[in-house]
Amino acid sequence: MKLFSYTLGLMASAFSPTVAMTANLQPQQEQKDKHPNVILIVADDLGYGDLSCYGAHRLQTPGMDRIANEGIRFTQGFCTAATSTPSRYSVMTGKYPWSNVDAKILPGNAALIIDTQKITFPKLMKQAGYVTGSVGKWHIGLGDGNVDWNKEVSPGAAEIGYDYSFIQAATNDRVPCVFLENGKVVGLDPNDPLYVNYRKNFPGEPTGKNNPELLRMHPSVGHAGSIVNGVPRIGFQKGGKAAQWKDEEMAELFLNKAKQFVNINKEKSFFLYYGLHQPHVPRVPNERFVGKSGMGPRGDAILEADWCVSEFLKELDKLGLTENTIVIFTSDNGPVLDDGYKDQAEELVGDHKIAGPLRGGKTSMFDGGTRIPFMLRWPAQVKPQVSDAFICQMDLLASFAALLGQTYPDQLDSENTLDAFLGKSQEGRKELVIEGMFNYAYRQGDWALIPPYYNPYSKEDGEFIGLGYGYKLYNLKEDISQQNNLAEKYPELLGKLINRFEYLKGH
Ligand code: NG6
Ligand code: CA
Repeated sequence: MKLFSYTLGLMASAFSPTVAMTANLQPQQEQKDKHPNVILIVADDLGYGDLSCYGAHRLQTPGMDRIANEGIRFTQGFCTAATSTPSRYSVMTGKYPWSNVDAKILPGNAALIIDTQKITFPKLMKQAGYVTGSVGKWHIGLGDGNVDWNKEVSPGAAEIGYDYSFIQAATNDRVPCVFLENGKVVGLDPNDPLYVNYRKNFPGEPTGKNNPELLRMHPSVGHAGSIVNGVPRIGFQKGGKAAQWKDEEMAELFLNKAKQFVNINKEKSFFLYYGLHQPHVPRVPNERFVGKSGMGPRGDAILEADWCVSEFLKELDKLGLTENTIVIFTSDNGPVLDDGYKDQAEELVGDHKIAGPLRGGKTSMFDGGTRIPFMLRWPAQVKPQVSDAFICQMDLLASFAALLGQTYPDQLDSENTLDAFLGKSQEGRKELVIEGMFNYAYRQGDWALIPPYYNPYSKEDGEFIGLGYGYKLYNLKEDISQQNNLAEKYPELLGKLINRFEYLKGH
């Protein structure tokens, strides 16, 4: 019932006779009378312990902290998966990642994995009258699997509901290292066409493996493909030289595109998905941030990301949009130190805890993999607070549908937890299945269950992910670091959780 009243409240203010009859409304007043703008900022591999508002001491993140200080900081915000593609797939579709076998870390030439006939988060926002935009990291596939990068790439952002897009196809470390604006590679010279291949190199093209003398950053594992901007990548690309990105300019470019989108659409209600590319590898921040953290490129990239957030929030201030804009800040999966480049992340981390008190990190079924920073600010409606509600990014779709009075025919895993997102209730989800690298774990209330899985990796790597013999059962309220396996102590509870997990996962 409460949810219903939000919707009515918004509709009432939008259509009330006083509003309709008042000519020459002041900009601030107009802002109040339309649907709130919605901005979803998703960092790439930023950890629960990487922000000063989540307890980091050696890194100061005043830009990100501002959202927490002026809004809600969630202590139990989750993504559905500990890697990017499945996690982002859930945000966009409102479905668990296993609903699509292709929702696994994608190469840069993978086809779009989202069904263009089904509801998506941006489509829902469009349905509610919003102008929609996507800037930055994408990584849910583009085209039909046989893309000609020299033509318009489709289906892509437009087909899943974005009116505007300025994106990178996959990750910083994957070809093609170019940007696409509304489906077209930016700055491409038709006389130097771009080709991409993930199986074999193009004859005569240097690679990280064969030409280490050309590298300014060296791989620790993998990343043996094409060299772009002095950095070896995954996959091979040839041509398209004029369109190749410069890693050190990427942050400001995405920031400017995000600012441009809100400037152009400031009179309307808009939805912007702003995917920060930091601190994913390769970590190549602008020279203004180099050496600033004392923790090497990973720390510097976080400071750069923080600057982007800070500048972006200032732009909202300048445009008078702060009050009635919902800004959500989160990360697509947990953090990692060495993710394939020798960038001294491990050597220089010192006592900084990238996942805070949580166990594991990126790829892990322990909480460090999927419990991520999550903050929401909406000055017009939401009081600053810290919330322990159990929330998940996948639920944004159903919750915003409730807020905006929208319905959709599709059966989704997304649940309406709007009250929790808006800080009006501490009750979020009751349960969630989470994906590690390939395997699944289960959370219900304060309990986390990790089933037994075969470990094909080293003992240490497997333990990090949560693989190994026997069930693991943790009480997160008492044991946030998941050190104390209670599986043997509570056999009955264990049985119930296993049944429920298997039932959910089987559907
Ligand atoms: C892994 C890459 C890692 C990173 C990850 C995707 C190697 C050895 N590792 O395969 O560097 O790119 O994929 O990260 O190549 S994600 O955040 O986009 O899921
Ligand atoms: Ca990621």
